[in-house]
Amino acid sequence: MSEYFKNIPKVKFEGRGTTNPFAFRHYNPEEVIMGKTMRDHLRFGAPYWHVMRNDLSDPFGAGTALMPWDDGSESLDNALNRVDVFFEFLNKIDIDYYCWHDRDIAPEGKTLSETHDNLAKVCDKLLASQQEHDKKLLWGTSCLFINPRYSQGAATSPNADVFAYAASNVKHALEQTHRLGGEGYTFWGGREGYSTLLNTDMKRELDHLAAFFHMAVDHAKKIGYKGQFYIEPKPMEPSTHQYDSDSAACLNFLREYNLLDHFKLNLETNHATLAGHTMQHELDVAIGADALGSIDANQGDELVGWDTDQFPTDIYMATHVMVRVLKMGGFTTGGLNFDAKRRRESHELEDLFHAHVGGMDTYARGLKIAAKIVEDGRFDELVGERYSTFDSGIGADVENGKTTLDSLDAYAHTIDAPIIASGRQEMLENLFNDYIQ
Ligand code: XUL
Ligand code: CO
Repeated sequence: MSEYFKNIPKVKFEGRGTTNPFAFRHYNPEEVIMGKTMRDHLRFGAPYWHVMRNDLSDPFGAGTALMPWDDGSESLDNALNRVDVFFEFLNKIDIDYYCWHDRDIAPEGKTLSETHDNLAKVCDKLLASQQEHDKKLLWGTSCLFINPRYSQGAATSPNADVFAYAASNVKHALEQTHRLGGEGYTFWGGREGYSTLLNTDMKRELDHLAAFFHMAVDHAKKIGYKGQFYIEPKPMEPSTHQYDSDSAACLNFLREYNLLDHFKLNLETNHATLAGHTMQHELDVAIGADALGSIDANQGDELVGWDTDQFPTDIYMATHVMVRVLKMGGFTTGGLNFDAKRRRESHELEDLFHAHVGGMDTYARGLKIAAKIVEDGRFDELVGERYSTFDSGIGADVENGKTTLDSLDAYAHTIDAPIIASGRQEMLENLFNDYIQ
């Protein structure tokens, strides 16, 4: 079999002092932290769309990425050939999971049947490659946003035939995800929203979206697929407003339409920023509803307002994320999928490796720091103290539903005017910094 990344060795852990750019300084896959290997904590995934299909073009310029294996065609042969390249990449970078959209892996055919046939053929090869290389599918999804037929939405299109086409795509993507043992299935509604409300019946579109999700849940039951469904929130881009705008909006939608038992959230760092939230906020909202499923790990640029999908290098962010993942007991079906692309200037093959090495080391470091924070328990203690007036007496009565406005009014008249203690933000920030090393 040909080797596509000839000058790149298999990336291994060499530790902090190494000068080798193709080595991990922090990600030591078999190192045990809080009773589990780093590999099992982090469950890294690589996205087929960025690794294999992103030519690094932007709205102002053509693609720059070198892909010597790719003949540039939308042929099935080219698609099948990419599979070998991708698995060589996964092996060399030591990533266990991957994710795809149907259209990343297989081209559309001249007819819908040919499209589904193409998908099945590529999935035959993916299945064989997964088995040969011991790799797993974290989640699959259907690309319901590139083809012009989806320009006005897929499940929220004003056209019922488009809705039917989208359903057909999802049925086949779901069946192939099932066949490949995919641990999850994601819906990211890039065009499930609107450009203007002047032409939009929002309530009708939301009803359609919910009906679509219910059909997916029913179909999963029918075919015996037990993987986890995810919704991936994002507020805008490409639509002006997307219905799955943030964690809270998604949870409200899932509750309203009786879908919360079947869905969790796949949260992406850069999408949180676009929604005007921190990733910590999005995670806390999801975890509070027991609905954090998986993470698309990347980061945005503070000065650019787009979804720049950069590789995560922010150790603070990775630490905040991993504290939450550890405290919720770790991922079950989910993982850390690098939904990230190189900069347009980083077009050489080796850049693909530098980018992933950086992302993996950032999260490995975040995990090690987070483990210290969680094991020390200082933050839990300090936050617990802040709410300690609710542990007993009148506070406990409030939490146990034993009070009324009358009873609290009577109580308030018996006490001195309350003096609130400091929130100690700066002290806590200093404490957090103490762990970062
Ligand atoms: C787009 C995005 C998608 C989803 C999968 O911003 O994040 O790639 O992750 O459709
Ligand atoms: Co994503």
